[in-house]
Amino acid sequence: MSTLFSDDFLDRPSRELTPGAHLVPGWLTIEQQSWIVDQFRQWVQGPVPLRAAKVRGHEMSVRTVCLGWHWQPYKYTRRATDVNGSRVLDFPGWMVSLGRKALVAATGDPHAGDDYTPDTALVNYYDDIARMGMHQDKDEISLAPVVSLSIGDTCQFRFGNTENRNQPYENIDLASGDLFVFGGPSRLAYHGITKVYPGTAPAESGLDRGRINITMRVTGMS
Ligand code: MD6
Ligand code: FE
Repeated sequence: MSTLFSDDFLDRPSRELTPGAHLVPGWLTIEQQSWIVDQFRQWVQGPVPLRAAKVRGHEMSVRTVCLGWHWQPYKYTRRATDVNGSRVLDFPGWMVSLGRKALVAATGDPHAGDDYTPDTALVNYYDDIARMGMHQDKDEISLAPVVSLSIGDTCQFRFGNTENRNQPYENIDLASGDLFVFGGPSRLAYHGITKVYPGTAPAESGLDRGRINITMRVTGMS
């Protein structure tokens, strides 16, 4: 009993934080997590490497590689003109399916994924000291949901309001395998990563240090 229903599992039910913002703890199986970590190791081989984007002259502590479209502050391009000018890797078909399944799982609506075709993913890597300041994801023309997956070390995620970076906000932990969806009235909520808890990744995730976060989006571009 204590291993089948751990305290951790019982303490972290799926929930909707505000309308359209859904957390599904432990959505990805450990096998799926380690398979995605293998993909990540390939993505960072290029043609565009993992890089710290520069925001107003300052390098972010998080490093990112993109699929489908390249994000740079504050636009999407096919080529990574702020890195090495190469075209980013194609958005993988399996990730479109995964994104659709994620929306169904998060909302409980079997049709929630029917019209969802994400065309870009920002794949972030956090080392022990990386953080991400409070921001809105608003460089997309489309207001389709953002699907976020976490693998590796647990982090503290700050989920705020749509008005500004300040309170009200809620701090929640995102652990390896967790799914978070930002949609509907919460699509433009401010959010950030306040800290990573080093050494908390499950060994079988395939990531022995750091945290990977994948956010899929619909750019609305062609
Ligand atoms: C992260 N996530 O989890 C950063 N954005 O490392 C995001 O910035 C994010 O989790 C939009 C929607 C969901 C997210
Ligand atoms: Fe974001």
